[in-house]
Amino acid sequence: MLVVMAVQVCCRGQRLSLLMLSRSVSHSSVSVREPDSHTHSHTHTPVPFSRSAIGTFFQERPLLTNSFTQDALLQAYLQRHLPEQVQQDLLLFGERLVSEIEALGRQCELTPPVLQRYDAWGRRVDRILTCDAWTRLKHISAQEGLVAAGYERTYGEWSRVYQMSKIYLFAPSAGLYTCPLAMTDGAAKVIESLGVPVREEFKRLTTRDEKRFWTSGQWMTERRGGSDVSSGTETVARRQQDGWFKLYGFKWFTSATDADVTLTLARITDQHGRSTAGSSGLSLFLAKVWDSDGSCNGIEVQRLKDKLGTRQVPTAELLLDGMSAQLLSEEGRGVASIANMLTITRIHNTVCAVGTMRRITHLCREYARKRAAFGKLLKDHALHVQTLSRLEVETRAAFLFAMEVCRLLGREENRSASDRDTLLLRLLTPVAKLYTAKQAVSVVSEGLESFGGQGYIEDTGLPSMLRDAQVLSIWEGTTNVLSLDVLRSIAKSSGSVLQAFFTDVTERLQVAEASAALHPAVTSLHTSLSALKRFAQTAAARPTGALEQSARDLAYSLARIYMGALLVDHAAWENATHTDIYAALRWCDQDLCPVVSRDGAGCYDPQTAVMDTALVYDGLQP
Ligand code: UCC
Repeated sequence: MLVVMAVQVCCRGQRLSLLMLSRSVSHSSVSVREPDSHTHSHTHTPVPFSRSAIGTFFQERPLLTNSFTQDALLQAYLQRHLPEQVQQDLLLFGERLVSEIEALGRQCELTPPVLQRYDAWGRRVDRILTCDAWTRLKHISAQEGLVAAGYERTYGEWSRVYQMSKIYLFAPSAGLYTCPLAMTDGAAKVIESLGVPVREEFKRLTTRDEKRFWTSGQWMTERRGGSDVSSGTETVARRQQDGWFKLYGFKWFTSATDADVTLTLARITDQHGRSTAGSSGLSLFLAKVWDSDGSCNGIEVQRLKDKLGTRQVPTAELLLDGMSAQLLSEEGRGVASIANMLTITRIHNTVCAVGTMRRITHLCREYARKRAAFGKLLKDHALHVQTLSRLEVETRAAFLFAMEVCRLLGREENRSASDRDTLLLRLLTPVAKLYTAKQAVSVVSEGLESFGGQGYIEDTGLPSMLRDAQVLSIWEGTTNVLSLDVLRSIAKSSGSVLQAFFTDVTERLQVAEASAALHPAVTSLHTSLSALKRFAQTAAARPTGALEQSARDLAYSLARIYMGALLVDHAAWENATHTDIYAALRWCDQDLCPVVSRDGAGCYDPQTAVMDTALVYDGLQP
């Protein structure tokens, strides 16, 4: 029996008619029950599914309004740390997002790039055609200084926070234009830090002039390895008489391939065509992607990738067949040199992950004000609001983490970083990237669920958020590769990065100890920090295999403790609100130190690795 109930709800002074359809026992005939028990005569009963019976059902869509004015934590954070004019800029930017950028981003999703391989006369052209909105987003990015602000350094050590606050607002509206911006920023950083004489490229990557603005690619991934760059890179570089190089190789994933220039790795060959294997054989090159006549610079575009998400971004397989390139790094220092780019793109990834979380939480809470079920609005269902509140806690913790990493980067670039800041930046960059990426997938997924079936409907624009979130934990280093990078940073600094972490968290907790309301959170953080210290003391004596097994849980523990410390730090600020305190308490409810819990459960014992394999290949030969 199909039961149709019309529910009248009052929302913002508007009467909204909602039809709730529920299917129960199957009968051969379908009857319609009116919302009240009033019985109509047979002649007045509407015919099921006739126009009059269906009516004009629609659901109120969650409206996007200025994301800056909607964001209490962003405003408070900026108020605490930056001058008033930054808020004015973000206020205007928030307006532009709603009035202009959001529609452009959507157009990019709906009009993905295509590869034109030949022109009408049969000439091979390999043009990547992007939509007008993509070009417009490039211009807007320049005008708004989305890369430039990081290099103008108007706000000293807070310049990166300013720049990344804009990226954070931009990301969920921008149709993944954040991808080329991240790589452009990374390329500018590499050029700046190497101090190489490519001033024209640097100026173009960091300009606000839309006509001069260039974007950069970052071509690292080859057929034999995405993560294992050192042994997977086959591309060779042949020195030319003029000091430039010709590159030959196959790049398996190149993102935003419509870029103007790119950074890429290759092995320089000697006169016999031999090159050095491994990391020490790799050098870093800068190349223009397109020649001045619009043709490719010794590149064949094999195909565009067909991806789960990021469909707005042209991602290509490229054959480098004599691409002219300029050596950027010292010979054999390619990986170490491109690491600067990875730091920047990983920070962008973090900021974009948080931006995505923030967008979905805003849409969810907006929808909960409008959508009624079981006789009341979603916002009046305690269980629903509890779910949204948990998403909010995740988003707040991630926001503070992202901004702290940006602050550390800004201090380093402003030459005001202490040794501790530098160590923390090295340790926390991979931690923040890996943790926030996972959070983004989980928060967006839960957020979609709060729209019910509508969250699964393509033209609401919601599903693309989940698709696009999924890449955040893959590109720029998967969760496990980044967990190993955390171990690398500990080993390379002989544990100093951990010492910096312990000192920093302890100092933040000392400040927060003054607040009685924060007491449970601070106690929990102290306990977890002490447990982590004990784990770290014994870690060096453990076999390498056990350390590797613990790497992901260690990274998660660092993330959760640090985010907790930032939440209590923010909640202890004189202008903090009771919701700031509540968020800190809720965050510290969870297991803040899973590496210790899992160690206690024997998860890193040698026998456990054997059992893990047995479980994965249950009944099969591994
Ligand atoms: O390109 C991609 C997609 C582009 C899209 C960008 C969008 C961005 C966000 C948008 C937001 C919406 S995806 C491809 C990205 N590929 C990766 O992320 C590679 C993942 N693999 C790694 O990270 C590996 O750990 C490697 C390649 C870095 C490891 O290589 P090796 O050769 O095994 O590493 P080594 O030998 O340990 O390190 C070589 C040198 C060492 O320096 P020296 O020689 O001075 O001792 C290391 O200390 O590199 C240094 N190094 C680092 N330095 C290695 N990693 C780092 C680091 N993270 N920071 C500083």
